[in-house]
Amino acid sequence: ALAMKPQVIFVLGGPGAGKGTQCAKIVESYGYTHLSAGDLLRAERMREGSEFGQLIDSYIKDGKIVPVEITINLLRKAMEETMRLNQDKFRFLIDGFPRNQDNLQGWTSVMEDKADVNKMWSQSGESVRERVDEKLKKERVVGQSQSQVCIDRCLERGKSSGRTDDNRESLEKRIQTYLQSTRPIIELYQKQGQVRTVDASRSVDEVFADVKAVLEKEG
Ligand code: UP5
Ligand code: MG
Repeated sequence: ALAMKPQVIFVLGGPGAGKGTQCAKIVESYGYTHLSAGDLLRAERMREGSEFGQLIDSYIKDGKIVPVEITINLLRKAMEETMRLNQDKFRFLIDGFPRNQDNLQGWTSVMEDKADVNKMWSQSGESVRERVDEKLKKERVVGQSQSQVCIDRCLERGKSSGRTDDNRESLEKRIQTYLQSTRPIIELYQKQGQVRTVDASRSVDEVFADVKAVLEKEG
């Protein structure tokens, strides 16, 4: 039989929004393969003989976005390997990518005719809160307390994750990068009506109920 073209959903959201957690739950119930760009980069950093180990290390600690040539190769290889082992596994959740213009251009030039991007999910308590804030005219205060939820999640995880960026200093940089570079990418897809937003500040199960509703309605 003819192999299917990979079908992709990009999953984006701020640090600690719960992208990885929700993707794992989707994999349990639906036939998707979860590829976290951050996990792939962390694995590449540890791989013996990797020429990019140090570079990845310093970018991650600084919350900066690794040059796309590196990330896109890891994603492409992971997708090809998955489909080589089982050609029915053509549906992918790509978590934490594309994070900026460079990522998006890299995806377009390498993957555009190799895979279809169906939609994007933005997992962010922020955007929902901000809409509420506009009404309350308290943007700043509530906005800050919102990203505090995600900071607290990452700091809590930092006690055992071994991640070099789950500390206050790196987290501040990760959030800055998200607001400056990643949000504009989400907005770009939003203009094309491609984004489904989920309020990620609630419990894991409440968030997943919304995620499931979108999946079942739109496939
Ligand atoms: N948790 C999750 N959901 C919860 C909920 N609803 N209620 C309470 N707790 C919840 O969750 C984070 C923590 O919160 C966990 O302990 C979880 O149990 C709990 P997780 O599901 O891991 O959230 P996630 O959104 O995946 O957070 P993560 O920290 O992975 O997000 P980042 O976007 O910061 O990290 P990522 O791994 O994607 O990227 C790391 C770095 O890699 C980047 O900063 C960048 O330097 C680099 N990178 C690139 O350069 N290019 C890329 O393409 C990708 C990454
Ligand atoms: Mg993650």
